[in-house]
Amino acid sequence: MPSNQPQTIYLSDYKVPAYLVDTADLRFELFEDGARVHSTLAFRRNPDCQENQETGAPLQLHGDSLKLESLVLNGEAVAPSNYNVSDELLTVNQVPQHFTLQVVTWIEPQNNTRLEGLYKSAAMFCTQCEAEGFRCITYFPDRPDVMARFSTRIEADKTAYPVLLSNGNPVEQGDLSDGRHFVTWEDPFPKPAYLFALVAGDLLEKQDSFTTMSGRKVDLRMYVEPRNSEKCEYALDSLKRAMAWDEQTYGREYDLDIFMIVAVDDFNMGAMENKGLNIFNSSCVLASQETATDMAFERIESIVAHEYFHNWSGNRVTCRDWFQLSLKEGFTVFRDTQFSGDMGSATVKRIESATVLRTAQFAEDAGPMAHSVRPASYMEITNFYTLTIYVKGAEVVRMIHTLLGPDLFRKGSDLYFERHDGQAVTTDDFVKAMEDASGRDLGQFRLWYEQAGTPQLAISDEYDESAGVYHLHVKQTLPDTPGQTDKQPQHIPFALGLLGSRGEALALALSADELASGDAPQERVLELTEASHSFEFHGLSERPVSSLLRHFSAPVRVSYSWTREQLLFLMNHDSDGFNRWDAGQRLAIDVIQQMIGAPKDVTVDARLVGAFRHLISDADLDQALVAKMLVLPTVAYLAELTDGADVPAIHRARRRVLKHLAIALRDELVACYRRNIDSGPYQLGPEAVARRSLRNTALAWLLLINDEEGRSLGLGQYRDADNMTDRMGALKAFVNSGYDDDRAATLNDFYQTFQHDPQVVEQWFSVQAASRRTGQLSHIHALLEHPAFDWKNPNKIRAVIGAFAGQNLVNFHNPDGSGYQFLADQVCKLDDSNPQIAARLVSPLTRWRKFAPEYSQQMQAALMQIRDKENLSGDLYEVVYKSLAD
Ligand code: B3K
Ligand code: ZN
Repeated sequence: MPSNQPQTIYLSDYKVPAYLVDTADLRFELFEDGARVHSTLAFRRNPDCQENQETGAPLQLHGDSLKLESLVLNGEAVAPSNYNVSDELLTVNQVPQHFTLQVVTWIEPQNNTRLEGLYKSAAMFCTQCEAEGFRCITYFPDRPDVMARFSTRIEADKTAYPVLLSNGNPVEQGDLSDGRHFVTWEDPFPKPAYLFALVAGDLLEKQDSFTTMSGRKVDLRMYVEPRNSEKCEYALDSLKRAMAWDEQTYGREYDLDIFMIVAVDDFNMGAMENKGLNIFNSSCVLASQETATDMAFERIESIVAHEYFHNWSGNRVTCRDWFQLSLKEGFTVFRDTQFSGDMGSATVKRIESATVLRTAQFAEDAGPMAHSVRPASYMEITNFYTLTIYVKGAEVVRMIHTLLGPDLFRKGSDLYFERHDGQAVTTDDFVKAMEDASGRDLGQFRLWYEQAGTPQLAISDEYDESAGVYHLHVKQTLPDTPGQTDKQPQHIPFALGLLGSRGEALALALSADELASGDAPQERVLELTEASHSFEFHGLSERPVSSLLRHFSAPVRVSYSWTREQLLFLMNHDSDGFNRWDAGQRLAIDVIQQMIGAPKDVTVDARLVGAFRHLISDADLDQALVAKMLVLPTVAYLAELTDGADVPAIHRARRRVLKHLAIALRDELVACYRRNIDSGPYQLGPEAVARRSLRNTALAWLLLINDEEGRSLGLGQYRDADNMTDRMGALKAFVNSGYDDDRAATLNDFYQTFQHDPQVVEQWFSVQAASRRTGQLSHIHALLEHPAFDWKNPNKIRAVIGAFAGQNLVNFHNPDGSGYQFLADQVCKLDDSNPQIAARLVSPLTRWRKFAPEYSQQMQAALMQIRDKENLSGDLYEVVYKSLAD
């Protein structure tokens, strides 16, 4: 057992803070060899803390990796006998009811490789304080329920750091001696320390503005390194769209006079919603037609919106403690997916959300780190920025929206914002506001926040011809997860449609009376609350085909014995676009699963070929939906659906189906490619995006079968591309093709062309690391040695190691265990510099129990090797020990 075993923190131990901070006045002196932080904090006893009211508790402030230079209370140095400093806390034993504490600390941002607190990214200073990074800057009650009014004065060399930014509004600036200068910022809104931010650098400023619904003009500013000057427009446009949308959809107006976005190359996550000063990972905010793919543009729009939406769902109303993280993250993801759906196609967005959920969140929910949307305990909070908190949390909010309907949901969100503005609250407060506004009882619904695991719905049906009644039976079960057994049935909104034999929508009459009324709807949201339900639908003259869980109305697994004929029928006729796509996926899964380990003479079902032929050839179909429908289920999803998975066997079966389709549909693919060539200028609208996607799919399939015409189309596309989607589409197709010389030539040309752009070099790394052909371990090692690789940059680490272990499953699961060994080695290496990233990267190994014994034993051994590493971080400790636990 290592000595640094982290402590488990329990929600049930929550206590209100003993002291509150009214104001925090900070002064930063930034130097090349470190930074001095002067902090003046106005404290008072918390009237809600009974214990402290009676006895006067010691003051405890969090601190991490700080050098304390001085400590002054109400103007007098604190006597050494009155305070104590440990690795994590500064304790002042005796303090009055109200007092001012002045703390001076010395920190070394230039040596901060964890990228938490204040650190240097290239030549600039920046911060990341969520969740517990502020304690790496100065001593403070670093918990979200302590909210203070901050003012921040930054002092630095004027030539190296002309731009000095923090939260709120700039109130003063001027020159100092020795070529230094200062700027002072004041944030009028009380906030927790995790929302604090500071940036200093030689940055270019892009200006824009937005007039709010009440007519206030807000300055919008984006700060980037000068070389990125041409990559700001899309983020600023997205921001304005998000601001307008939040006014229209939620009645939420921006509240400061200035809103700033900064792009930073070294960043652990995607972005951060600091009040008035959002900081972004460059890869999630910078884009130009030449350097960013359509997918990257889409991601930027949604992340910019997500961070902006946090201004209300997160900042104005924040979390009481970190167990409530989904209060802000689940709600904000729900808001950003609504926004993206409104900006483009809601169906396509729904397909994308469901794909992430079913591939990765279901896997998390079935694995050793499974936790509920509101966890009951954690060791390291950074390990809980998970898909469960974010995307399952968003699904839970979405289900409330479905159950209440849009109008009552809006009433509920209005009440929530009004009731809790300026407070730090819980997920239960959110649900309560929804209940109070709507009059609905969400008592049982709350179990979605408490119980982990993915509900499973087993569905069966029969048709009573003589009575004209169709019976649908739904059984709900919830699997055991670590620490949770014997769970209660949950409240599940289950959207249903019924189709007649010509594909027409049938009325869903739950009784003979409803049938007689003629008012029965063509879609219903059934509410499941019991372990089993039976529904009757009247007035049906033939056996209908069910369209189950339309729009993916709940984050659950559905089992039902569809025939292939039924799936083909739904693919062609369902009025719900999501379920058309889903039927195609289920059909493809069935066909691929049949091919696993099948003898050579087993052929791919001709009906799948026919269905794909129809999709590729019929230009009248919704092309954005078709582009999604042509994507076969990934190996990761197929593995998720399989117990005792043999990944290389799954990969081979999938490839066999893909090649069969490509050979059979070769002429249609060429025609589809040609039909979708763009003649006009580059556009980003949904139609143009769908055309590029279809064309790139056609190209990828043609090159997979080494088609000569495909090859020349691909070379032409690579050479003539005026945008990154086309260029990357062609590059990827060659990387995965058997044309060795073209692959080498395009990879080389791509690097030569874009080597000066780190965001593009990241893409170049990941396309190789994720490929079956170029992602062999020897080549991965070569990528790690490449001059553009940088162990200090999380994006590069993700682009090579993350893409290898997360996307290149056939090489990662090499039967000789070399992929596992490689990941274990890299994770151990990283743990010393950036434990947060190490703990994230290890995740593919944690699923070891899913795989066939010859794989799982080697994965377990790799995990044990990490467990035995010296100086294992708390981050990695939690993930590795929980994964190995019985
Ligand atoms: N709230 C941040 C995530 C912070 C991660 C801290 N380890 C980004 C977001 O969800 O908007
Ligand atoms: Zn967020």
